[in-house]
Amino acid sequence: MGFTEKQEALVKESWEVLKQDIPRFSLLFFSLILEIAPAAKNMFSFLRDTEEIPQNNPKLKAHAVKVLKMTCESAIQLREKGELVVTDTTLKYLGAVHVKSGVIDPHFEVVKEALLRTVNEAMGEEKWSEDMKGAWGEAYNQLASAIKAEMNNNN
Ligand code: HEM
Ligand code: ISQ
Repeated sequence: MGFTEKQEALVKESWEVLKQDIPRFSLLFFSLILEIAPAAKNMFSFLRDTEEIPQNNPKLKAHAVKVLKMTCESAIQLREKGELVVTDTTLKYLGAVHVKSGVIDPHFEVVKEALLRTVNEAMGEEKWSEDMKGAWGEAYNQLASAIKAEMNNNN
């Protein structure tokens, strides 16, 4: 499915808002993942030995931002090139990290739901829309497919 200029604009617009408060939205994103799938906690090395989610963990923040940013970049590529181009090394690396952490395909739906709820929260009901949801969802799906394919190949 093609990605339109409008879809790209919707993703970029919300990324600009997310960027304004990285500590808040990275924590929210992560908290939502654990709210939907509490068992996921043990997969994250930076949480394994903690009782609760650390409020100011640099690793958590950096990873969460990377996920959001990569999704935003997918949207840009999908519009510009009509397909996703993730460098081989990045894909190989991400595939390996996720396999090693015990991530399996159904987890991708959990992260998708948490991502969409994070963007919804950042934008507020006024700016959030079905089109925005669709644009983020599509960009995420394409990125997730690439990572899943890599995970299933090299395992
Ligand atoms: C690590 C991105 C999906 C769980 C990472 C890292 C990135 C990333 C950039 C950090 C790698 C590093 O620098 O070490 C993504 C993207 C995803 C995705 C773009 C989807 C499009 C998922 C899913 C799960 C998951 C579905 C399962 C809940 C993890 C775990 C780590 C990780 C457990 C290792 C964290 C640690 O212990 O350091 N991911 N991820 N990811 N991701 Fe994902
Ligand atoms: C790693 N992979 C997917 C989602 C994430 C969210 C927060 C922190 C790290 C992550």
